[in-house]
Amino acid sequence: MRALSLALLAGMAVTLSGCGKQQGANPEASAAATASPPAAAGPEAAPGITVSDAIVRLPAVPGNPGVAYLTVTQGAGAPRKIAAIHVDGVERAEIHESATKNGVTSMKAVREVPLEPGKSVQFAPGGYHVMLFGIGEALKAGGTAELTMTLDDGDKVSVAAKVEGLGGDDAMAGHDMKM
Ligand SMILES: [Cu+2]
Repeated sequence: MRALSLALLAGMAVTLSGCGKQQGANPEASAAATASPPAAAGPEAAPGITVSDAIVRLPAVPGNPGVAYLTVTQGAGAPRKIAAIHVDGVERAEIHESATKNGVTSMKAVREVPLEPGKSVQFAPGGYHVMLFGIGEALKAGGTAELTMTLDDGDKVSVAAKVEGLGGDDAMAGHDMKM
């Protein structure tokens, strides 16, 4: 009983910090974002591009879209672009961007995400995220799924994304699904 209510509370917290809210609504997330050095990927990363903190969040309701979050860091070199992100076991993945205008949050699909040398781009609630449609049975909470990012020049970076079940409906929060 207690565990259940805690889980529900945690789910609500995730929902509240979802697309509808900006950073700062969640002090922990902000602190974490500040603590992780954005440009300190280290010399070994240059001129490479790395993907970190990749997670796949399953929907609370099977059949609904899930969402993936990650951090992409470019070490050095000419600015590159993220052209696509794919998750194994998912039929279709789209890069979306959420934005809040006049108190209304909506999202749109974006073709590419620009990177900057020495900087990180965060896919996180309220901003860029990867919408996952048609999530297969193979993806289970507590497991991993291979996430592959394709760059504008065709280079690919693959990482194992953690699969989380604490979805709530945050993947849908603030989303205008009319595409
Ligand atoms: Cu979306």
